[in-house]
Amino acid sequence: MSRIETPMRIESAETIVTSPGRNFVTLRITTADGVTGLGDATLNGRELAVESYLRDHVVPLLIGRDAARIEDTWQYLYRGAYWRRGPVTMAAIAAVDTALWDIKAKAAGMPLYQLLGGASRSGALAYGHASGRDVPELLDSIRAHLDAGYRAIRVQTGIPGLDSVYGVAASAAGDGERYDYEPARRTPLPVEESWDTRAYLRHVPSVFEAVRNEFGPELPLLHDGHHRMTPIQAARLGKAVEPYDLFWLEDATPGEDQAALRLIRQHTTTPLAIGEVFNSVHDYTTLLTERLIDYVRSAVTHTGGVTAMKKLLDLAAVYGAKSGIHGPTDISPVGMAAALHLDLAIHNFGIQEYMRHDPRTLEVFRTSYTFTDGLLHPGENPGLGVELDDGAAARFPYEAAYLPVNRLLDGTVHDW
Ligand code: CS2
Ligand code: MG
Repeated sequence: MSRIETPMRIESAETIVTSPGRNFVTLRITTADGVTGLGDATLNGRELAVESYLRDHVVPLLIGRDAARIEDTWQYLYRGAYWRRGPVTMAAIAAVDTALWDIKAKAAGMPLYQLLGGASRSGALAYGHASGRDVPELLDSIRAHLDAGYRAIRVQTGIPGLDSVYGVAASAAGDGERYDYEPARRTPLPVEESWDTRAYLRHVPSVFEAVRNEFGPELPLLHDGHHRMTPIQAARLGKAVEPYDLFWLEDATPGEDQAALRLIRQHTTTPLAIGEVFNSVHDYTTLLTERLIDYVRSAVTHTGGVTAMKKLLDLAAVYGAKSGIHGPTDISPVGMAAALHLDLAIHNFGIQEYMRHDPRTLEVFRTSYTFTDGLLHPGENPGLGVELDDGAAARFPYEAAYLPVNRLLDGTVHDW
């Protein structure tokens, strides 16, 4: 495409790698008339792969393109790469796409959600991450999250006999303290954790019985199986927790085996959520068309951006599934803001994950989204409503960090 002399011509694009509490990769695109847009390109544990994909292979292709041509740029980067899908490619495309939507909304002088159809609700119901090494600590953590304003809670606990378990914070959250759980560790090699699914299956139902006894039947409770069960084990757990009326059971099995969800669906009415490790609508086709899941867990950052997420969530709506956009702290405030604009606009909104970022992160990313009375709102600033402070970013240099590797008690590598 020849260089286009339009105000929206892309003049420059740069990647910013920073580590305020944890690693983030951000893309900033600037147009000829000085409008900037941000995109989140963070892939926990593999950040530099995405940064290189962008800097070495994508940024040179962007210079001179018309920033207003978002769909064409998406197709150009997706089909033009020849090698399709995958977390690195789709995170890179997501960063470009999100930055272009940021630019378009800024140029239009309105918050992004207005370009996505306007508000369908006053705010997006958020859920927080309560956890405890044991039930008393978990109950304290739930109380702390309720005090912090959450109206839906994810519940994760330690498992008797296992040293450390996914999702259990290092300490119980005090009065509204942030959930201090960062799975990626700055160690030369990934930390190794041990897992015993049978001990987990024996323990979890009693945890939800204790939580329901303490907090009653109304509080929406979520749980993340984090990919570790076989289909029949997931079916067993889904059935065992039916009396506790979960909002959802997440990642009950490794979701790429889409057909496995048929078996789980046959055994339990517990709602199912899957998709945070997916990066394309094609990862969902069986799950959605056969109505095997109730919530789509993808993040804007990992699934090709706002353009792709809107298409995915519109497909989900056809089959009765709702959004449950992934929102851990390894999704940057830029990715979180993009999610919130979609959350506000789409009809089939379900719930939004919201782990509050480390205060250092918010020194780098100046956000305008709010969390009030359990609801998130992207704010009314033009664009995404997030700006990146380069001076602050420079204060937090990148440090390699790896997600844990999980092994069964006999040493066999297992899903983490
Ligand atoms: C988790 C994630 O939030 C969740 O549902 O599955 O926190 C996941 O462990 C991290 O995103 C991995 O980087
Ligand atoms: Mg999860």
